[in-house]
Amino acid sequence: MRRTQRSVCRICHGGCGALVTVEDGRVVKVVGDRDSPMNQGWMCVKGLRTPEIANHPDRLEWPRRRRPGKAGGWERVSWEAALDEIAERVAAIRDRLGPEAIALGQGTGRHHYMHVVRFANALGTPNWYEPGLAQCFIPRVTVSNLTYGGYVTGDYYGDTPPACILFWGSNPLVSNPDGKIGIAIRRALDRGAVGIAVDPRRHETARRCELWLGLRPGTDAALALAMIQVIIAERRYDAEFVARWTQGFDALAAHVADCTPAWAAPITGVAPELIVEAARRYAALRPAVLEWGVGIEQNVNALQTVRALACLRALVGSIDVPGGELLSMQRMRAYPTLAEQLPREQARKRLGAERFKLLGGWRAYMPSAHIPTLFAAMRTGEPYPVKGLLVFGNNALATVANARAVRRSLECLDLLVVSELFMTPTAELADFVLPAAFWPEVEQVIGYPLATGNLVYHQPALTRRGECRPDEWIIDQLSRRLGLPDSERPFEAVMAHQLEPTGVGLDQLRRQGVLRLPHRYRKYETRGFRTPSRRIELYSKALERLGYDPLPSHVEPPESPRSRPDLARDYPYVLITGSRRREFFNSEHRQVAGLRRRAPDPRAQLHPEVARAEGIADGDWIAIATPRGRIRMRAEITPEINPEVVSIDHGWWFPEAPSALAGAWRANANLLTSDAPPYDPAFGTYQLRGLLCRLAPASAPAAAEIDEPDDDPARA
Ligand SMILES: Nc1nc2c(c(=O)[nH]1)N[C@H]1C(S)=C(S)[C@@H](COP(=O)(O)OP(=O)(O)OC[C@H]3O[C@@H](n4cnc5c(=O)[nH]c(N)nc54)[C@H](O)[C@@H]3O)O[C@H]1N2
Ligand SMILES: Nc1nc2c(c(=O)[nH]1)N[C@H]1C(S)=C(S)[C@@H](COP(=O)(O)OP(=O)(O)OC[C@H]3O[C@@H](n4cnc5c(=O)[nH]c(N)nc54)[C@H](O)[C@@H]3O)O[C@H]1N2
Ligand code: SF4
Ligand SMILES: [Mo]
Repeated sequence: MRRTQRSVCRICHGGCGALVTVEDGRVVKVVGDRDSPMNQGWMCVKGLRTPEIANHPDRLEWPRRRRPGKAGGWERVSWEAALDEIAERVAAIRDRLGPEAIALGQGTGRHHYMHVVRFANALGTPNWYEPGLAQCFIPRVTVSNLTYGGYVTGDYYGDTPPACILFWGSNPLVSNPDGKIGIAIRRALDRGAVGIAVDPRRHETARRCELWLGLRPGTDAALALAMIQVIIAERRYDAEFVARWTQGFDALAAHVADCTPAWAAPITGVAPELIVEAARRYAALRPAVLEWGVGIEQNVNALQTVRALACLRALVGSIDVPGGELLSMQRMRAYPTLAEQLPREQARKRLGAERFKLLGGWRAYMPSAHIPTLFAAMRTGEPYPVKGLLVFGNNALATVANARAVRRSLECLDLLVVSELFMTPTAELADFVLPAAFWPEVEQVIGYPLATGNLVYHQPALTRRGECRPDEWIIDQLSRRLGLPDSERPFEAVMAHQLEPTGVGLDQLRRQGVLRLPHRYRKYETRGFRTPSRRIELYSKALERLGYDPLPSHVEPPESPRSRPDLARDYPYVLITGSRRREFFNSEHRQVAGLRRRAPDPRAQLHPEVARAEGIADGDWIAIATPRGRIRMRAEITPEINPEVVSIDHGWWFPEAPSALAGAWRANANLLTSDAPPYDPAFGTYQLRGLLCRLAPASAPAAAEIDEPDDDPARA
């Protein structure tokens, strides 16, 4: 039997309407849905390869348990046996050491994200993590909430396109980030929106822009302050909007008075005339959208960098107007995370919360544990022991800073459970590996764009693979065995609860597939912004009360040519990691032949001047080293990059190696990063971009070679 049904792709943060064809219980074809306003028929290379991923021979199909004793390896067990034993061992750790000794881990933006948070709250542990959060999106969300009383995101779906899009550390034509699909942004550029890109690389999106500001990594706050200075000094801001709807303008104006383009130029490496031109055009072309990406967050000045941009965007007044920046609506009810079930004394034990108040404290948007503090507790038992970890789709060995420390931490646990689609380096360290369902096998409801929820999609479970089960099911099964609160509630009731305010029930949404809700513009005109002053808070009293600067400033990155000239003698280039490429989602898809063919090797981008100085030719294997480690990648020489900068892929491991773990060290960007302080003072962010590195020619790695992390990181 063959049938085609409407759904929504969730390989990335998602949002592409999809038509899924299933034949005899297998997904055989996935194409873009022309009727979806998100993607209008388009799909990326990954989405189109959904059948290859769903039917991949390496998919995990049944639960497995590590064999006791030295022989190692796995044995197949039934779901009953696996769930019973996991629940028993979780309960034993909880009873011995308290629920906080069990941590939960998960990956970026998956369907089951909030269900993991719910599980943590019900279990009574404050310690859950995700490798994004402090390093991804939480600074943008938190700062938007503090400054605007809600998230703000570009309007690409109405009749009016933006006149200007300022891409800042963001490459959406490749990354389709946070539930925004790049094709909508590309269409806005096609319709005449003027693009300005601020990025060390002139990436795919920047090549569609009229201006490119190729700044030095980690100097964004200085550049933003200079643009604010120009816009204020030249009176190019929207005076009426600023007077009526912002608070603290005079303080901001005084604060940036000395932050002239001449001041910012030597810091950022961007010519003063270019700063002035970018500021003038951004202020003149309205409505304007700021498209900010993770490039502004993976540094230890994340809070103030994001704040500087939040202030900049307020000055041009394109807030909640057609073609401007939409203020969130969120038509669905918030996920029932059972936050009220977490006792206060447990919340207080959240690792890192006391120090990083906007990551884990009571003002945090989605309180989570600080990863370096949590992983150190696994290794050292300080400030208290963490002995169990249940992971739902996170490849920590590839995506958390300092992969060596991650491995040591996981090896200290009494119980590691990993729910996964494929065997990964992280899963290979586990006591239990559970086979998770892939998106065409999962039912859920979800609102897009994530910040506004104007489109509510139904994603039906259309197929099954082996014994794979949705993570929500796994969590509910464990919850029941542990006797946790609300664990008898069927998952359908959770979806129905979320849908209730839309007036459309689950059964109706199942029939119609998608629900469109019109956006209401200029919502603030009736009751103001949802901040204490009812205005946009350029001067943030809330931050001041928490002990953080109420006005944004630039802080030089701690490992840079300016702050560490001593180190820069040996490590002369600025390293950025993790610029996205189309073929892979973070650490995924290296085993998917149709994608790997297009991108067979890990890539290090560098400027022709660097190549000349180092004697490197395009396509050569090179070693990239920081004071912490050394990895190998293939050089891609391109003039479209700041000549001080080397940009490397993240997330690499080699499924074709003798074991997943053996393939985890050759090109792992997180052997080069550090989880040590300094951190961002509010979020505890560690630095993944803007470190120092050096380069050397290297031999090509053999396919079957077993790599181990280099014990002498300085050797390169
Ligand atoms: N050096 C460096 N490190 C980085 C970054 C960087 O730029 N540079 N970026 C950081 C950022 S922004 C993020 S968000 C993180 C992402 O980090 P992760 O979320 O850990 O990365 P992924 O590889 O996307 O996902 C991890 C695993 O989830 C599995 N998976 C996919 N879908 C499902 C599912 O439905 N259920 C289950 N159980 N498993 C599933 C995949 O097979 C994969 O192995 O990485 C961070 N790490
Ligand atoms: N195909 C694909 N799509 C993805 C992902 C993926 O792995 N693959 N990952 C998903 C995830 S988890 C995320 S968070 C999003 C990220 O989506 P984006 O934010 O759009 O993407 P990135 O490519 O990670 O980073 C954007 C840019 O930051 C630049 N950059 C690095 N350091 C700095 C700096 O100091 N300042 C400035 N201004 N720019 C800097 C890089 O050159 C890069 O071009 O993408 C999501 N979508
Ligand atoms: S952009 Fe994301 S949602 Fe769209 S097809 Fe690609 S992976 Fe799927
Ligand atoms: Mo992310």
